[in-house]
Amino acid sequence: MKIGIVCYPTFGGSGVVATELGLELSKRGHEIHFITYNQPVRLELLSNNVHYHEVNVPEYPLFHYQPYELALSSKLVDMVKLHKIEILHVHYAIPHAYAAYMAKKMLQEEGIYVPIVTTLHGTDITLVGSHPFYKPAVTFSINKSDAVTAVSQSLKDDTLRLFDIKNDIHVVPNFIDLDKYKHGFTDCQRGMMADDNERIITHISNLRPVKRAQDVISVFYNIQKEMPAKLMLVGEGPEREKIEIRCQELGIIDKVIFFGKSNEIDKILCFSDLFLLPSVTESFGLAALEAMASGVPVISSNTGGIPEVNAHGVSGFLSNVGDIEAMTKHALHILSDESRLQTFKDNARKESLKFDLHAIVPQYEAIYEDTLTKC
Ligand code: GMT
Repeated sequence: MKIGIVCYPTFGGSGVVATELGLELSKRGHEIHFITYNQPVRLELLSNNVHYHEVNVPEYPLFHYQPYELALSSKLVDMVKLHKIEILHVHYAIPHAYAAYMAKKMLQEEGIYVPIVTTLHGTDITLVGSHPFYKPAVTFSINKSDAVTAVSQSLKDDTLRLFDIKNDIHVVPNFIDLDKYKHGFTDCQRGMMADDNERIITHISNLRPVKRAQDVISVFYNIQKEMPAKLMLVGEGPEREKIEIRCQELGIIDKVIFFGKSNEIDKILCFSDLFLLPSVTESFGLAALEAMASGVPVISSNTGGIPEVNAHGVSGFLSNVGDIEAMTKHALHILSDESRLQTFKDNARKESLKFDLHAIVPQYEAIYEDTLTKC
């Protein structure tokens, strides 16, 4: 199939999933066209089967807001015609599903039919999409998609609760390329980050308020009072400065390493002992799955789709949002005993096998085929 993939090209989970999906589909013989405003961060190699088409939005002084949707839908029309793209798969509803629908209507005028698959990722539904400013357009574009998928059962339930949706929503969980995490957990250059007797705690996110990175600091503060420990904070975002100030106030700044945006997540996870994800909401928690695939147990909140990924008492523990005490207790339980820590590490890795890309990507292929047959 010739498949157009529209996504955010950033470090955010939806862009990562879209990119990994496109790369795997290309390995399975499909021709993939990424259409977005920058080359996706995890898209390192272009090939015969993997193409990237940049959406440019020319600046015009009249516009207070530059019309990205318009530029995207025009680019989609051009690319579908030029490369004979058969199906468009858009990741994150806003504004991608809307722009794709416009492209589809424009192409129909020329007798070209291209169906749209929309994947809902999380904040496009739970935070941004359900805002009254966007809700009618988001509802419309989901209902106009030829197929809709959600990355967890929880996100599907949220979508049906928050929007008046007329079509089926298929749950296709996020996935992981386990081969990428098959390092022997031995050569991790751990010594560069911490002393042998220190535990390494890691948090990776876009440091937006929804991630509750302040809770990460509180839990880490409690842990390091009980045992030698370091915190790896990976990612950039609006909370970063406040977090640095708080670390200084608490006197733990020398125990916290700020990585900023990183393309070396697998290396950082390789030497981590515990992953913290205390988010207010999380449709899935791809970062937690990446940690588990690296054999890192997860201490998380119990909201949204996280319980579908992190198995309580097996790959880590779940607690109510903001329950610092419980998160600390669980973290210390895992970290305080070497053999228990090893059991949780092994379990985390085993649990991640459920999300092997070889099992999940064919589900998307089946949806494409079914959608093309119906159209
Ligand atoms: O908010 C983010 O972390 C980014 C966002 C995105 O769409 O890029 O992440 C959402 O999609 C990921 C991939 O499907 C999920 O793993 C995240 O749980 C989800 N984030 C939230 O729901 C807050």
